[in-house]
Amino acid sequence: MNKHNKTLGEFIIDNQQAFQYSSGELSRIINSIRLAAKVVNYKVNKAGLVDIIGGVGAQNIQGEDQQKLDVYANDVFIQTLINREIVCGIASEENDDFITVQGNDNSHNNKYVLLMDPLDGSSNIDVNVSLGTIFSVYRRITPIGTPVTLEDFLQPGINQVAAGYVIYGTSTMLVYTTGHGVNGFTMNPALGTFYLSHPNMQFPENGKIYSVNEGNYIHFPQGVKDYIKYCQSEEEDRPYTSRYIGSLVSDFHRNMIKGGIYLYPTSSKAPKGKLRLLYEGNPMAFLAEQAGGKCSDGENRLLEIVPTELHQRVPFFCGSKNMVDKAEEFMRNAKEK
Ligand code: P6P
Repeated sequence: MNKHNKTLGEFIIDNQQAFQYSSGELSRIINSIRLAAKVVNYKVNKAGLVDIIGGVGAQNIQGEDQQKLDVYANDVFIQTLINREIVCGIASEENDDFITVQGNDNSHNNKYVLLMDPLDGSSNIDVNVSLGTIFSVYRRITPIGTPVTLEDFLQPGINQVAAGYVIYGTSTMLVYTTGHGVNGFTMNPALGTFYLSHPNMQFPENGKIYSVNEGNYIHFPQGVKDYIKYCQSEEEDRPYTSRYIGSLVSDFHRNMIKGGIYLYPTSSKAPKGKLRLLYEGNPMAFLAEQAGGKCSDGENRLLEIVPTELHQRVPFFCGSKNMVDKAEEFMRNAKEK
């Protein structure tokens, strides 16, 4: 860490004008994500320890009843946002319906809605593998001053004003975009401060890593099977490397740094795919495009899909543009046969 690395706070102030953070609400949202991420990170990093300590006494290390970590993370992000009165509504993978957020004076004057997966990949906690928080921010489309409606959440991904993720890995990072490139900030655990460590992140031109759960191979569409065989063939710059962590944020983050594609296609077990369009697909798609990559459902640009349901699932092909282009080519060819 050289002494010139900006902190996240300094970065936001320096870019306040450039990013059209008109009223500063958007920067306050990013700051709230930062604060909640620190709280969740503290708990995630002690998950194993807490289990051990929780097993010998009625209470865990924080003196509170053991909670499922994803429910805990959900509560932390929701409370942090509500307490700061910066959004008019929140939707979460952990909540069936969206949450209407009113000001202390019962107003509905805030203009942003936030959608999130508070702890994606939480099944990895038991095996000490990294996981993440994913968030997506839109400007509301119904009149300010009225209660937020489902319509404010069911916007196509191209309307996002900000998106990002926190990765709780070997280090904790906040990676986000407001439509002016992707920047990554690494937390110094000794200080709890996030420093700009990965400015202007870009997918390498030609990726050579593919991430897919090959255990589902027999259930995949023919085009995906053909693409996987292409990745594995001894030709040109192939075979590619197969890497699958089982944590979308971790696989995406590695692919953005090293180059690669992540696939979660439809299958007989997941006829519409597994990933949720609104708070997994679209934020990652916004980041991917801002980092020079590409994201589709195998055919259509993900950011242009008009949502119909809050928790709808979508097939997901995302990463280095050359790899997504090739995967889509195999999907088209298989369809034409
Ligand atoms: P599978 C985690 O549950 C998640 O949503 C993503 O983070 C991850 O990439 C995927 O599902 C793993 O799913 O079916 O391969 O275990």
